[in-house]
Amino acid sequence: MSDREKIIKLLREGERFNLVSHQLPDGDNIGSLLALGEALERAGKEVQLFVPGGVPRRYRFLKGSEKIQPEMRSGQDWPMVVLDSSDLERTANFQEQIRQAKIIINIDHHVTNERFGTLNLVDPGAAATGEIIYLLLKEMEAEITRDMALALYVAISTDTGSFKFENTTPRTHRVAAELLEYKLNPAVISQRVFDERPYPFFRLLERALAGLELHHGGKIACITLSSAMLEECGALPEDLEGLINYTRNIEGVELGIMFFIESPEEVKVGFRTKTVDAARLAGLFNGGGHPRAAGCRLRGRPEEIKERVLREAAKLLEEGSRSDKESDDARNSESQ
Ligand SMILES: [Mn+2]
Repeated sequence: MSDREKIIKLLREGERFNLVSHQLPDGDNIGSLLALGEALERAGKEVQLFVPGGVPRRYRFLKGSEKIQPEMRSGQDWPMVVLDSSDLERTANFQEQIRQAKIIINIDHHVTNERFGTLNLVDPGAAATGEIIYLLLKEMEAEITRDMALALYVAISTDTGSFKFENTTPRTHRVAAELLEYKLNPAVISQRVFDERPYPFFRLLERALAGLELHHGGKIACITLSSAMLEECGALPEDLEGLINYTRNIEGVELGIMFFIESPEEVKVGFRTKTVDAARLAGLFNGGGHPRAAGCRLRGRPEEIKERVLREAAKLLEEGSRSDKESDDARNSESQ
């Protein structure tokens, strides 16, 4: 019997389950947890739902999200179903309790999944854990309610960035299409999950764009914000999220930078790039990240920090365009 078949058998026959997922929760882990949780409850099982830190504001409209707990106070010996987590470290405060469980069912779609479960259902071809859960519930012939369909649609649409990322497959669209049959309204969902932000975010955006600067012949764009501006706009640090993307999205800009002046001598710097290595740039200032998104934190006078960062950024762009030209030259000489 395959792990998938064993998991189905266990979910059918078991009487109680803990469903657990990762920290910094997103639409996929919350949605997957709620859909599988409701299916098991409807089958008469006792179910507890856990996410480290609790549910972010923007997913609290999902039915059942109020049942998700940030701590496990009972049922520590129940079978653990771990969703959307490539390793147990990601389950933060739950990892010790999970490690001690007799049965761990690991359901995930990350290619880097460590197969930490007693039983593992890992499908890197799935765009989201929600896609795996939907197919699993269908195979189990579980009744799918509108609330479950909504939770799964949110799971899949968030992990695919509204069906825009490379992980979106024909199967993803087929699953999404079947979910829409439950009379979901995609416009309302995307409005709620992607577009809507609290009013202070827009006041901050106004301040950010008012101070937008272009450098290096329009290839570098930067915005500057400060703790004082947050206060003036009635905004929280979480409202800064996403502002930096406006810099990178400007036509012709290769590198977007956000300076956030936390205090008169401390500046947080974010980088977003289209082609150059953001992690390398952040690394010059002891920061880190990914090739297209990185950041660092610097101490000193904000004006001086800004100058230094812009100088290094310009150098990196120069190098980038030189090496592009060199490889073009190399290609040209090869073809000759
Ligand atoms: Mn996911």
